[in-house]
Amino acid sequence: MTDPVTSDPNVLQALYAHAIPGRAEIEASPLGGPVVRLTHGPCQALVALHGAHVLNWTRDGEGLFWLSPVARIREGKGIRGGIPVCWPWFADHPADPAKPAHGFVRHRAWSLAGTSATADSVSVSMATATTGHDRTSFWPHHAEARVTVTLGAALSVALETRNTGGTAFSLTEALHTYFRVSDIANVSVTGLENVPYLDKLEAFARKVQSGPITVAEEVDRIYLGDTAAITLHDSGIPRRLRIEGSGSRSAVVWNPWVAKTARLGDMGSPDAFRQMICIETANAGDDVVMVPPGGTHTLAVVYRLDA
Ligand code: TA6
Repeated sequence: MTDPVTSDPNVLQALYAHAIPGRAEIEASPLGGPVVRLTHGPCQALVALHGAHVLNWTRDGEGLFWLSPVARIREGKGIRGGIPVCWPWFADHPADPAKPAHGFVRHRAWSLAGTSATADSVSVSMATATTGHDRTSFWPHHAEARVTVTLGAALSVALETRNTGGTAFSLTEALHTYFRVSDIANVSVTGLENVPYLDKLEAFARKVQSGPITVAEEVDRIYLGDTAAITLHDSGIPRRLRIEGSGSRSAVVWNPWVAKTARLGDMGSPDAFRQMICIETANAGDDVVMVPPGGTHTLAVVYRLDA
């Protein structure tokens, strides 16, 4: 099917105006839409305008994120893998489960707001705003969201919300990152020891994390409190990945395991759950953010590789 964006020369021309040769290149992705390829030394980040979605982050060609082999960029659909942006609610809508899970902006094209580069990093910013249709169908507020992805020695992602209306609103959200792992059996996650969590698989029962997290069955948890410094260890890959959240008092850890992988239908293979874990920087569960008229809130994360 012809992609309406990449087949329109005027739209492409406007996007190319933001290119920075060798640092921020605009490409038509084989997945089906325009992407921005950021390059900084041996590192690259591939960012789709659809959903302001980071598809991958690589160092020396090695991918740090997991992206489903059957992922495609299609209007009205989310992308399985990378970093989906969940906004302005996380998971199911609190009052109406018929509304799209994880909000309504991961399913559509954002505008390219700008690119910039220095000797230390290169960035792309994308923006979207609630439309009249959004306010009627999904969420009654006037708001803008901006995602800025910055690639340097680390990868940073910031999701800024601006209340452009006359009344305060509450917000939940997440940067729903899928990390690629050698095998889920080799993985442990530290930094959440003794942190309380809501166990979604047991009707959101409140529990407390004991020791590092390991995964040997479906896991779906919202950790609440001190979630700002998390480390992903993978004994099959000789490195550690640090996850530093800000503007956040919650983090989600998710692996769908066997049955949910089959139900999702877009993971690419029945055992794809073995190659991924989601560790999500969030405002979720009890961690609800209020944004006053004219106010802003920024949820952000920095990913750093040790070694
Ligand atoms: O973040 C965990 C979660 O909310 C899970 O409950 C799981 O369903 C997952 O997100 C994926 O959601 P999606 O709507 O992308 O299928």
